[in-house]
Amino acid sequence: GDEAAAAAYHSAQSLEDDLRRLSEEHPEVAELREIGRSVEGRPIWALRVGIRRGEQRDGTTTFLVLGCHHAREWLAVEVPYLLASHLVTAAGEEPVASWLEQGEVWVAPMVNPDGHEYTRTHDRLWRKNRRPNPDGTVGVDPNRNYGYMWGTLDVATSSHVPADATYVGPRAFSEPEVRAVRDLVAREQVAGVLTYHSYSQLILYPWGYTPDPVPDGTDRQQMTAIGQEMQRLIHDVHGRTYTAKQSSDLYPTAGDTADWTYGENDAPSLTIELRPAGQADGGFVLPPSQIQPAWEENREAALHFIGQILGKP
Ligand code: 0X9
Ligand code: ZN
Repeated sequence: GDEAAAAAYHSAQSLEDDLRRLSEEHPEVAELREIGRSVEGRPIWALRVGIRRGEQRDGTTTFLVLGCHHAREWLAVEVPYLLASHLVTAAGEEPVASWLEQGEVWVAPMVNPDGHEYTRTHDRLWRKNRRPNPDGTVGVDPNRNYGYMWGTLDVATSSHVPADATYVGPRAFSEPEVRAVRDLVAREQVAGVLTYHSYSQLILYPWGYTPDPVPDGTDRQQMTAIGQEMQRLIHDVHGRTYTAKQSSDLYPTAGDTADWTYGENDAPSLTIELRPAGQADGGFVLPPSQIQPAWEENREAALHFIGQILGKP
């Protein structure tokens, strides 16, 4: 039932507790970092998985994993959390050990803690953050608030109307949750980004703001090749098809995470839409029994992308 589901999925507090426990049990490879605060003042947590300390960290390459920009996408907290946990426990073994010689993985499983709490207490299907808008409505869509080509579309899927579920906000980076990610990307040398959402079973590469493909060259080659390989690796586990395609093919949006991390920072970036395939299969509301298979089917795929970025050539 609902209570069992709420207990099996993380709350903002239980995520903090579990990330803290991981960092305390594995202090040599994991560090808990507050990367910013939400509109309502909740900490936004990231686990830094790395073995280098202090000045040794100069020049380290970072792979960034994000979860739960959208409040109701509960599975998109669990998969990044389980990935963080896996990386910490596998840090001494290949291939992770080699990646951590020169690189780090940062995992922030809950970018939108206010919205997520609201889905636990008030409205299970809330999507945005909890920004009070001047017109009395609430919420900005954090996945429309990044500063690459921000605001250049005015459509139902990327809206300038504050009441709408896809409201882009008053200006780029108006939201502290999005600034937390921006500032982390500015501080660290982020060279790859994986951002988890649900649902639809998709692997999306930029652009989202235009049907044009990214410029011809190594980036386009790399992102499409990684997407294809992830599709194959996911299918191999439980037979689910996560279709790799360009974001704008799903629908057009301006100001999403991957457009900015790729467009402004040149980091190959993918958006994953997790289980299920459709609304009829549960949509955003999946029983806790789906957490483990969703993680299983995404593990090797995520590790493949990380390995392409942090692995030695
Ligand atoms: O609309 C979104 O932000 C993402 N889908 S969700 O159902 N999780 O809300 C997709 C963003 C990918 N970008 C584009 N479709 N342009
Ligand atoms: Zn989403």
